[in-house]
Amino acid sequence: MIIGWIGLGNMGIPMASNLLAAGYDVRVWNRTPGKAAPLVALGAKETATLSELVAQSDVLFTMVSDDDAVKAIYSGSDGLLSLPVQDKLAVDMSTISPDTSRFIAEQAKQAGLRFLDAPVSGSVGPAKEGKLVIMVGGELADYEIAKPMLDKLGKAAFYLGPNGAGTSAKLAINLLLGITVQGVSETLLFARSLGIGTEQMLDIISESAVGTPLIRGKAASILADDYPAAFALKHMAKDLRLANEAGVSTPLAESVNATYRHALEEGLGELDLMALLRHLGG
Ligand code: NA7
Repeated sequence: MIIGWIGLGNMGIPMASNLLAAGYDVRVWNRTPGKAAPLVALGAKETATLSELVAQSDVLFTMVSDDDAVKAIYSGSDGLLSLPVQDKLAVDMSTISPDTSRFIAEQAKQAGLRFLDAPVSGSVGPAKEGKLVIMVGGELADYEIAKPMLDKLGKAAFYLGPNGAGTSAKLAINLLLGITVQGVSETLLFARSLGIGTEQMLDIISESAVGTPLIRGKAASILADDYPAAFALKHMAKDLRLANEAGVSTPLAESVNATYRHALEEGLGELDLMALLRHLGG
């Protein structure tokens, strides 16, 4: 089983590393060359073109930014679906809209390519540790083929039903993430206005029932006002936009969607999503 990995961003690199560490034969390709060095050092083979990668691989993983990137990779004029992909399996782990997942799945079917949507919950830390949570939509038989590989990437994989089910679950869990980060930010600012210091308030949250690994994990960043991207704010803003576009009435989603959009307009998109605190006045 040869794996072809497409997309060497913040998430793609540690994830592909885990497949290499598990002993898989991995080929890699990225739109912008020059990002494969850490994987090549671990034994990956970099291909010069997408078509070489496809020709050499049985299972193709895609981990790219957004709907446009996934459409370009699959349906672009020289994309995956223009190449001989019959009987291969593609696993798209990007976070995109359920509609786009279903559209690509349908096009893939016509090209004879099996397709799973399998986005993840968890950022760079869990990606490095192989502790992502993976939500999968598509044919059960295809999920069973992918499962041993998914087990090297995550601590849990959930099979949820037909194509689009994985991306739907991902939008739901990230809605909670977006709300939580805004909630923590407002709580800290509220406490500060009443004279309670941020470090003390973080300790109180941490010891309380609402203390979570997420909040504990962001504490050092918050105290240093330094936000290197574990999960870039631009991606959180995208996910909340997609959740909003799902057309389900969720008042908080509308509100947080607007906040993240304004943070993006302020130029905070490349920072970690916790930089929302800075946007809100922290
Ligand atoms: P990054 O670090 O922003 O990396 C994005 C990757 O997507 C990177 O490899 C990009 O290639 C690739 N990309 C973006 N647009 C395109 C197009 N049009 N064609 C081909 N490849 C493209 O994102 P993360 O790794 O943090 O996140 C990946 C996903 O997980 C995302 O959906 C998150 O919401 C969750 P480049 O190097 O720019 O050429």
